[in-house]
Order: sequence, then C-alpha cells, then structure tokens
Amino acid sequence: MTVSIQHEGEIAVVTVDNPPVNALGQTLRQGLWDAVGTLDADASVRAVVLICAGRTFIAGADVTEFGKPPVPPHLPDLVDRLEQAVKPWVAAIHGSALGGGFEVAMGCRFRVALDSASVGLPEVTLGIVPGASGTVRTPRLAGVEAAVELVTTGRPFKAAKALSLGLVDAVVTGDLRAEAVAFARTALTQPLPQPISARPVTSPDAGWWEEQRKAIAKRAKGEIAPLRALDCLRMAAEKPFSDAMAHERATFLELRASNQAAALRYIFFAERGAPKPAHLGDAKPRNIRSAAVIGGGTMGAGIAAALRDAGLPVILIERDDEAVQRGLANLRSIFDGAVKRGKLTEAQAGARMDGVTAGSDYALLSDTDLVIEAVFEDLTVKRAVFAQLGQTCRADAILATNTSYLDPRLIAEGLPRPDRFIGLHFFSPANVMKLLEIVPTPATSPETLATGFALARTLGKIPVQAGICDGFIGNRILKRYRAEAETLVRRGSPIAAIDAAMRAYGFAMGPFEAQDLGGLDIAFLQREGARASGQDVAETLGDILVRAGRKGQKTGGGWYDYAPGDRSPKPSESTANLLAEQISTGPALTPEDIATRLTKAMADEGRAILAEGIALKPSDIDLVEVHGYGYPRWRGGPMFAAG
Ligand code: T1G
Repeated sequence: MTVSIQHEGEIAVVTVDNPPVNALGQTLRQGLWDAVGTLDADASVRAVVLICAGRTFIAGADVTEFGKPPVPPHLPDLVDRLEQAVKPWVAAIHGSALGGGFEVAMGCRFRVALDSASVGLPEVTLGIVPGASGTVRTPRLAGVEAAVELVTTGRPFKAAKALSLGLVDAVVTGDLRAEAVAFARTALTQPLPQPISARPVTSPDAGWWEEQRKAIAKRAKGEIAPLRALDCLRMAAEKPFSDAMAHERATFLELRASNQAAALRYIFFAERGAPKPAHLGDAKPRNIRSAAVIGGGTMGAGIAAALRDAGLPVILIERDDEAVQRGLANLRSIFDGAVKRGKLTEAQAGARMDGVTAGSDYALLSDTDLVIEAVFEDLTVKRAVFAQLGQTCRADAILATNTSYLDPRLIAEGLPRPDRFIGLHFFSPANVMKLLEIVPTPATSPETLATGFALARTLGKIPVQAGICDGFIGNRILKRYRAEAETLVRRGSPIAAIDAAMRAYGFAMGPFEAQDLGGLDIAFLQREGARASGQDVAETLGDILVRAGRKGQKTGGGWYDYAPGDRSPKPSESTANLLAEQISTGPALTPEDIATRLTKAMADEGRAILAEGIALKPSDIDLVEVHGYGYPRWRGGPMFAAG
C-alpha cells in the first residue's frame, strides 16, 4: 500500500511506500490527503508520525508527471492540509527529504531526522523553483539567508547543519520510528509551535538582495531558475504568505514549461539510465575486489584516486623506483588537496594511501581483478605493457586501457584472451570528472562490457559506450568544434569574440582560452603523428602557433598572451601577425550567430557519430558533452539543443 496507518497508543504512524524514492505521484498525494481526514476524525489519535519505507524519505514530486496535466490533490494544497491538521504531524526523515518531500515535511509541525539524512530543495537543478511553498515556508522556518542558500544552490544540507539552522527539530540515531514516536509523545506535553506559514520573517536590506543577485547571476551563467527562485524568496520575505505563494506557484508553472527545465529533466533521466543500458541484457559483470593502475602520471594517479575513493585496494605500477615515488607523490597530492578543500580528513587521506601498494614488478598483479593502463599515449609503449599483463595477470582479469586517441584494437593485438580487454577512457582529473567513455573492441565479451558499466556505478561515474573511431565520441566532437571555431577566425571573427560568445552560451570557457589552458601542443602532436603515418591532415591555425613556440599558458602565450603569474588572457599582437595571412574579412557575426554555428557543428558531428553507430543514442552524446566537455547542462547538450 502506498500509504498505510498503524497505531502506537495515541500516536498514529503513517507509512509511505512508493518505490523507488517515494516520489509524490498522484496516488501518494491522495493517500496522504485521505490520511489527514481519517486521523483528524479518529479521537484515539493525538499526534501522527509520517515515515517512509525504502531507502529514502519522499524525494520530491514525481518528475515523470511533469509533462502530464496536473491531477488533484495538488501538492501546495496537501502541504496546507497537513499544516492545518487537527493533530500535529511529525515528519521522520531518513535518506533525502528533497523538493516536494521537504515541503511536505514543512507542512508537518515537527521534523525529526536520522543523523545520516539530508534535506534539500533541488528544484533549480531541474530548471524550476519549488512549487509547494519551498520558497515561502523555508525563510519562515530557518531565516532568509539559510533559505537563499538552500533554494538557489539546490544543494541539500546534512542533518546536523539542518538542525543548526532550525530546518529540523531533532537529529536522532538508531530506530527512527521509535525516536519519532517518542518525540511526538514529548511534543504533546508542550505548547505546539506556530504553523510555519504563520511565522514572521525578517527581510534583509535591498543591498543584501542585490549582492545575492550578482553572486547568483555569476554562478548561474545563463541558467534562469536560481534568479527566479531569489525573486520568490524576496517576495516571501517582503509580502504576505498568500501573495508569496501565488507568486511562487506562477513562477513554478511558467518555468516547468520552459526549455531549460525540459533540458535539465532530459539530462536528469539520461543520467539515471546511463549506468544500466538495455543493450547489456543480462550479462553478469565480474566482481571487482581489487584493482591496479599502470602509470602514475596525472591520469594514472587520478584513476588510482577514484578507485581508492570507491574503497578498492589499488596496486600502482611504474617503470622504476623513481617513477614509483613520483606516482605516489601525485596520488598523495590529490588526497592532500581533498583535505585542504575539506572533502577528506587527514585520517581519511592517510587511509586512502594505506590502501595503495606501489612497485615496478608486474608480478604484483598476479591476483588482481582489474588492471587499467594509463601510460604515455604511444602505441609501442602501450603494447609492451599489455604484453606483460598478458603474461602476468589471471586469465579472467579484466584488462583496460585509458587511451583517448589510439585504436584499442591495435593496443590489444596479440593479447591472450582479448575478450577481457576494454577501453575505459577517463577524463582529467579522473577522480573528479564524472564521465567515463567505455570502448569495447569486437572481441570484448558481454561480461567484460557489463563489468565496465558496473565499475562506473562503483566509481559514481556516468558511463557512455563509444565505438572505435578517431577521438571516440567526445574528442571527435571537440575536434569538429575547434575546426569550426578556426574557420570563423579565418573568416574574420575575432578570437576573443568567439570565446565571449561561447561563454555567453553557458560554457565556462571558450574554445581558444580552453586550448591555451590545456596546451595547444597535445592536439598538434596528434596531427603530426597522423601526418607522419601518411594521413593528409590540413595545417591548422593552431599548428602555426605551436610551430612558433606558442603552446598556450605554459609558454606565456598561445591564442592569447599571458603575463607571468597571471592566467587572464590578453589579445595577442604576435598571434594576430602569425595568422594574418590566413584571415580574410567576412561579415561580422553576432554572439548568437557564433554560438549557433559552433553548436550546430557539434550536433552535425553527433549525427554522423550516430549514423556510424559510434554512439548508441543522442542522449549518450549529450551526456558526454555535459559531463566531459563543459557543455551547459541547462542546454541539454548539442543533440537536445539542436532539437
Ligand atoms: N520523480 C520521479 N522519479 C524519480 C525521482 C523523482 N523526483 N527521483 C528519482 N527518481 C527515479 C530515478 O529516475 C530512478 O529511476 C530511481 O528513482 C532511482 O533514482 C513541487 C516540483 C533521491 C537522491 O530533484 O536526487 O519536488 O532509473 O538512481 O542514486 O517543489 O534520485 O531506477 O527507473 O537517482 O539513490 C525534486 C531527484 C523534484 C530529487 C536518490 N526532487 N532525485 O538517488 O537513485 S521537483 C529531486 C534524486 C519537486 C516541488 C517540485 C535522487 C535521490 P530508475 P537514482 P539514488
């Protein structure tokens, strides 16, 4: 039953059971609506505990209902009904009380949370604002500052912080139900607090609101929901409850129908579908209990850190002792960085390193379940590694390469049991970036492929299967994007104007400033490698710059100039002179024209990739672009944006 009622003396316990995350679909809303009536009429009941079965408290409105005509009872009315109930309700929160779930909890007179729980209003991450009093009741419950942080960031607060801000009344451990029933009994011995809707709220001055607006606008980079949420919060702080509710509801309904909300819902569900694609069928993944990484450079150390963050013991292999020490230092600096950012404690960082065995002897790998190669991007070097792995590892060990440009089939040539071989393309920094391109060869077995996807789930990554071609999905589209950007430069569009246009579109950086950061020589060396192997690769503007010693920030100049110690790009006369002969004056393009051309080129390449079967579906391409290449999430990715 979606909603069931039990009695513990004068306390009624209402249990919600609507898997997988107790989302507030119509049946659940109706069930709760009816429960209020039933219990208000039940003289034996003096208070009610609302608790959820499964892994979490109510995780919000049912997002799958968004495109459908709304059916009563509507959530704002249900929250009001809970608040006006004759008997006080106590929300007993475990897992995540999110969105409509936290609004329901604010309809209750009290909130009791397990210490592991969190509460949040993540609606802006779906391109909307809370639609059932989240922007109106939260400031009355916890003050405007806390409400602005909770609503405009969309990031949940852990129970302890929620308690300190008054968002919950008690944090408990152990048996949540028993604790909540006891809390309800105690509450009946004291005067009940005012319903939240009747509580006063103090509005900060206009200057404070303006500061918030500026900070949020800078963070939002074109996303509209966070700023609209701020408007709702200000209305809630300055206007009567009912006016603010009407404004919030109108804003919610308007944004729910917006393109940005459609794009963010699309990405939300694409992310949830990615780890379990249908084409895996019932292939059983191998159980990975131990892992190893060959190569302790930036990528190798990042991958080892990701494996350790997931709790796997790791063996780090490097060619000699000196390189082993460098690899360990790279890994340690990753964890030290996490301590500095407050993500890990010193003790946790120490434990991460304790789980690493390092050496240069491949015999260490004789009983390892998974080995990921992350050495220099050179075919001969990689082949030598797999030749050793083929001799040393168990026949059923999964062997993976982190190559980003080489053909995995060539790397695996001659490897015994090639069915256990697969491409696992991580993105730098590998312990942070969520994307994982999974590149099977024709010999890769369904079990090995399923193991790749299972590993992504273990590491908290977004897996996308890619076929074999130059650059797989992401780097192939990047190549097209950059080529199109260079074409615009050749036709007279200023480099800085192109970067500004893509920042206005929502990217953190434009194509040229991004290349200067990463280094122009990486792509240059690839092109030179292809030319050396006899491929006819046209000379690019970037090649001209690299040949002149301009590799980007690391050489003090690339597309832009950089003053020593200063990463801000300055238009470059040297670059203008070096490229002058390649550039002809063309029609001036608006920022929108520029963004349309570049994103269209990405979508065109995406369509070619789909036609070749390199990607299995458009949303895979969009996940790659959003999670690997900074494509603005609220645009949905190039395929979604192209419609
Ligand atoms: N509606 C419908 N389905 C949902 C859902 C939701 N709100 N949340 C999750 N699912 C599905 C998901 O698609 C997946 O399905 C399964 O549940 C497990 O999800 C008026 C309007 C709760 C932290 O934004 O953040 O309330 O793939 O893989 O990793 O103001 O899900 O198995 O078929 O993510 O354990 C606000 C969204 C809604 C929360 C659990 N709420 N959900 O994470 O599982 S707007 C949210 C999450 C709102 C009101 C407004 C996470 C989670 P399937 P999962 P998880």
